[in-house]
Amino acid sequence: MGDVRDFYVPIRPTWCTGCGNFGIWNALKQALAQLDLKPHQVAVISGIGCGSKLPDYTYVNGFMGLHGRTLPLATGVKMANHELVVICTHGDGDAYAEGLGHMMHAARRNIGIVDIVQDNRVYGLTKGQFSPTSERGRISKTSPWGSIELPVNPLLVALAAGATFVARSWSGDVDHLTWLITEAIKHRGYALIDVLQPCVTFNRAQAYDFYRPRVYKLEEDPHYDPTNLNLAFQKAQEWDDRIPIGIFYRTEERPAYEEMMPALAFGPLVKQPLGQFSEEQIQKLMAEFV
Ligand SMILES: Cc1ncc(C[n+]2csc(CCOP(=O)(O)OP(=O)(O)O)c2C)c(N)n1
Ligand code: SF4
Repeated sequence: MGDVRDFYVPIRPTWCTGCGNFGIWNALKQALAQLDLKPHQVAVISGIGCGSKLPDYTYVNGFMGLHGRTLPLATGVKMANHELVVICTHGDGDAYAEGLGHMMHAARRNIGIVDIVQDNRVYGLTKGQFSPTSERGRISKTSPWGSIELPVNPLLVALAAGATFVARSWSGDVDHLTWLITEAIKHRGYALIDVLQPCVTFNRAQAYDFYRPRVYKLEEDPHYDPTNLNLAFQKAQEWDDRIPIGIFYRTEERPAYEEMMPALAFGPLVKQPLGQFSEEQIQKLMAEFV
């Protein structure tokens, strides 16, 4: 067991008091410590949004990219050094609007990335516009008469795309989320964790009081089998007075993308010799691009 303080940076988050991102941030640090990981072994990649500020507040390798381009960036990082634990943290707008196509490709490739989506069901940073997971009828500045769009069900999309680990948690239960993140890191391949995240400023109707009485844990149901894909499809459609959280689907049978990539068979690219380039040429390239 490592020390959570290894991941501490002396910066005070700018998140609103009570924001669900605090729970996600704490769970991530606890999970890394529980797995005895050190900051240099982890890369957290994000996009643009309230939740995407998380790498700034955590002592690990970090990169904030363009809105919606989090997974392609993370893919590049994983391909360059597949020994790193690569984790995406981004909002539902980033992940399921601009980034939805990327999620489907990451899932079907089964690339070893843990994808934590801070799903507050609004665009938080840009002041509460409706997002792909907002319910139909949501009134916002961009939908003053109520959203007319059918919401995306991210779990169904991930399952349909071939994801090998599909899970949901909520930021009001840090222990549950910590456990899920440790399981996702240990998983072979792409792992989606959709986190129901209260945005106490722009989505007050779906804050802690909304989720607390509704969420229940799949792992407490003795009849639930997370290796059964059909069951996962059924459970992923449940969203009413009861909202399931936990691992909906998991299979370790498919190899991860990086395990199948011939160029990586000789070790991480960053550790492979540059071969045909002289030291002088490398220094020149470094001076120009790094
Ligand atoms: C391609 C693109 N579209 C729109 C924006 C403007 N923008 C920046 S952050 C953001 C909303 C972020 O919402 P979400 O990803 O759900 O994260 P949250 O702030 O809720 O954590 C938007 C629309 C942008 N930067 N780039
Ligand atoms: S606007 Fe919402 S998501 Fe953004 S910091 Fe505030 S509570 Fe959190």
